[in-house]
Amino acid sequence: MDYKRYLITAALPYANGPVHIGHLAGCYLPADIYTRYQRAQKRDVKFVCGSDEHGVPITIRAMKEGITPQDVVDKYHAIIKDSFKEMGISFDIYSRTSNKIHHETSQAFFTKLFNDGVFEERESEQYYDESKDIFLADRYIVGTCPICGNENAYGDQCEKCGSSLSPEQLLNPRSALSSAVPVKKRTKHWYFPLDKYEEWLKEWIVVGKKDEWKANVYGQCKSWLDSGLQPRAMTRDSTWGVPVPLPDAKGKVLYVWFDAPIGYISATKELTNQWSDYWCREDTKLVHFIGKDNIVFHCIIFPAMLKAHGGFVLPDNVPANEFLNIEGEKVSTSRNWAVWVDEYLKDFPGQQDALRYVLCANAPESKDNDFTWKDFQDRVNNELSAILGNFENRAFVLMHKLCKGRVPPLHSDALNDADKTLIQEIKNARVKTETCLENYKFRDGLFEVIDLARKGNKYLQDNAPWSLAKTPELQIENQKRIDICMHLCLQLTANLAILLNPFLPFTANKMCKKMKVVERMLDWENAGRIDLLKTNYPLLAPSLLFRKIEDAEVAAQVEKLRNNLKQATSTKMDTSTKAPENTAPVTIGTTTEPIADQPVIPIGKPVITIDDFMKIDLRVGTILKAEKVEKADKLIRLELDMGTEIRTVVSGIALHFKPEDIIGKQVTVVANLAPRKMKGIESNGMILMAQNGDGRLIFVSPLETADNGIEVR
Ligand code: B3M
Ligand code: ZN
Repeated sequence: MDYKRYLITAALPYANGPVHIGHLAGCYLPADIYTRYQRAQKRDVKFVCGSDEHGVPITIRAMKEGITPQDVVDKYHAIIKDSFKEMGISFDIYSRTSNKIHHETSQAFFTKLFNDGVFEERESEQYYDESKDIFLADRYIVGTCPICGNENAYGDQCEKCGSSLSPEQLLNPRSALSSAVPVKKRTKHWYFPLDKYEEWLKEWIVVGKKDEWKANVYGQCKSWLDSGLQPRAMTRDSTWGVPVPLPDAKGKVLYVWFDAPIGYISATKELTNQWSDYWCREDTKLVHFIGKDNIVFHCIIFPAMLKAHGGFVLPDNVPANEFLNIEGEKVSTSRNWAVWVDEYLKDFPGQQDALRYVLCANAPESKDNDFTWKDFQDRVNNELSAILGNFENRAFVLMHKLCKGRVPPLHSDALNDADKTLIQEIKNARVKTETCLENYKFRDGLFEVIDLARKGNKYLQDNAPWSLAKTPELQIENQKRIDICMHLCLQLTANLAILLNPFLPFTANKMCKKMKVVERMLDWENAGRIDLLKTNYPLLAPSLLFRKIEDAEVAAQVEKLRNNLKQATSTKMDTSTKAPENTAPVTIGTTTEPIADQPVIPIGKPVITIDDFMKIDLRVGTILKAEKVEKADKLIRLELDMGTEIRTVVSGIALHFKPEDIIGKQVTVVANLAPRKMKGIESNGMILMAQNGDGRLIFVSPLETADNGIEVR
């Protein structure tokens, strides 16, 4: 299909708390990268989002803080909106569901379904908390999950096993507001007959989307469809929400998962009078970015609602991400085990792209991933700074030193094979990055860009223009080589800015300023060109694009996490106002899992004695066999000849070396390291590596061939 328009949505966060980095990694950052890329392709794009201001999470938060729901949403809407803006999440509109236009739009939607006879009206007995005078739907009620036995499952979902539940299914139900045992009371609601859409959904998803949607998304949909769909109530007894637009519905509001996705439509309406072009024309590509806990709502319930209403496009894709854990533990907002975006921005001013880089490089695209502050430091210092920043800086420094601060000529008649290869690599990088972005593979896309910088570093190293400048007798010939090398390095830098722009927009802009080019250069059509910077054009002086993250900063953040946790667990909330675990801020990436032990992260290296050092048994070994570990992009399984034995060691070097290239190498092995299982393989020891300034790993090997097994001291 040749799409004319792109409508990109990101899940509406509940306005009951700030956003954390799990939200960014799971949904907002990939959505922003995708949007920025489409804009750079000059496609007609709208990127919409807003605060989800209804539902139980808001009312529970209000009770907990002793303020009104309106106060809650006003406070957090502002904080969330600001965090997104600061992080460069470039929505065309960030709306909110308490807006009039949203109330009208969702009521009109409901009325149309009602008038078309879509709903089933049902009276039933529902759980009721007499002490609080309130019906207990969704997260107002907790109990034991009938499927996995989790004692803190909610009335709508068990977060431990992921099952969708109704309050009736809970064993030992209790009110989340008072812990009271609920009674049953009659009430009337309007049900959407999901069962009647089952066949259509199967056709649409199982037949139509199997190969297009991510495996995690398709898998969840398939299991929902296989277990059979039931009618679902689309109204609730509550005073907070969009009132049900029927005369006999006093005290009833729309179910939050009915009104929230319609929020995408209302936000588009608020943004543009042409909203129906985006929502109602078949040649629009609608893409929903969400976290994995929202899959059923976006892939099954909302599409069925749109289908029942008629006249709307359906999502082309729903690239949901998994969860991002923090320091080995699931995010828990109630325990304050999270890295809050507003706090990051205060603690690391101007470092938005460092976080964007790490969250994209480590995005939970196909499985849950872990964010650690040590890894944050390593990735910023050893990848972003050491590979990308280093290349850009060297190109600028050398151009000023060897080419008088101006872009030197290319001398295209004098190109050698390495120059031609580099030119081809620049062209290839565009195609490779583009393919990744079109297919929602943002991590791989980013690695392609870093890989181009790595190639630039190698090219610069191989040409060593600084040493050519030292031989004056060959000056003319050498200056030609210097010119070519520096010309290509600068064109490569300009290409890096274009390719990086969707991922790291702040950096791309800084690069444009230094190259004194207009932002239009960042248009995607310019990627792959090597005439972006004109010969003889003067560029600004060198300055570093990234700063290093210090050990002390990492230590302070880890300390902060621990302190937050201590405080959250020591200030026990009064039971009458206690939010059920993890209803709190937002459900993308949150959990009730207890935190067993505080994670221990080694930071910095204190002085050791010679005795300490002598405890390490360092020995020489030779790599006999090397093979990539399945499903682990960084790991290689090595078999080492240690003189008296053959050892298996698993080493995290797969991004740097091909297994076949390292066979026969002698290495230094930490031979008495406690065995450790990695991806099911027991590793007995560790090989020593050093990391170069350009990010390359180097084996720490004896300079002469040594006997295998001899000690290193
Ligand atoms: N507010 C849940 C969440 O933040 C919900 C998303 C609505 S998207 C229409 O996980
Ligand atoms: Zn369960």
